[in-house]
Amino acid sequence: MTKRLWIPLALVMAGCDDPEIDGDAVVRWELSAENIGDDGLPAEDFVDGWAVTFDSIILPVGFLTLSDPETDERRNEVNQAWMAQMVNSTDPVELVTINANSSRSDVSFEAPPVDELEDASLLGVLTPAEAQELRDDGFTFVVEGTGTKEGSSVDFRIPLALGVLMEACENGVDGTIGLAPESASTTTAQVTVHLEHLFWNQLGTEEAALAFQAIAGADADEDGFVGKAELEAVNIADIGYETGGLEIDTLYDFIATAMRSAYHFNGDGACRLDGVESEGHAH
Ligand SMILES: [Ca+2]
Repeated sequence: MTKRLWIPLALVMAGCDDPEIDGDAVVRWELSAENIGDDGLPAEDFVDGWAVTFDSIILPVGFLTLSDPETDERRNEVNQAWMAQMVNSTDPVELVTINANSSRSDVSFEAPPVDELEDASLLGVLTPAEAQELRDDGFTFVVEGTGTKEGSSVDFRIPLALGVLMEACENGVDGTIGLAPESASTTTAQVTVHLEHLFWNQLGTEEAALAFQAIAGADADEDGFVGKAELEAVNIADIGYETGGLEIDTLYDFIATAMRSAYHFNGDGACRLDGVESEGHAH
């Protein structure tokens, strides 16, 4: 993909100078993991009796765009990326507030690949060193936590290198396509990340059940911790997960694929997905 120009935020905010933008509406972009960072996922949500709590959830987001549905012309483009810690932090967290045209716009945004996160703004209790370490390892996203069931527990750390463009998003608030910012008012545009996808046991449906036993069972050396290597060592054919016709070999690949569709708009709104290739990094 083409390298984006980094436009100072002051210019992004100066929508009133653009004749296409009346500046009459205000759009507040925010990021949410639906409080799962602090609440965890209870056993009732899982088919196999496990419950999950989180110690760290670092999410990437950026390149927030409102465009004309007819011409695809970009009305408001925030050429900025963020990395956010969603545990022990505010949820939802505000990304940016902009002036906007009150006409209905198409909505797109990214889970940016690693090379687009070099200058990412950090949100929540995320330190520059933590963000840099993640990027140095080639990852954009990491979840750390603990699964518990009947007195036993397994810690996990799942790092991912997401690079996904969400386009033509449905609005989870009213089921329409895109966003119609209210004139003389503030309208919320929320990137809502469904972390439940981490524990899906089925692809190709948003109604997948949640399971943790396969992740717990990936602890081959029985040290109470499961990371990327042990997830990669689990053959998907051995655990009965439904891949929805996709060619997926390992549990790690299954989780990475499930998370590609985790970004939604204003709650449950689905988006059209496209890959964003990272420059100069092999994945
Ligand atoms: Ca282990």
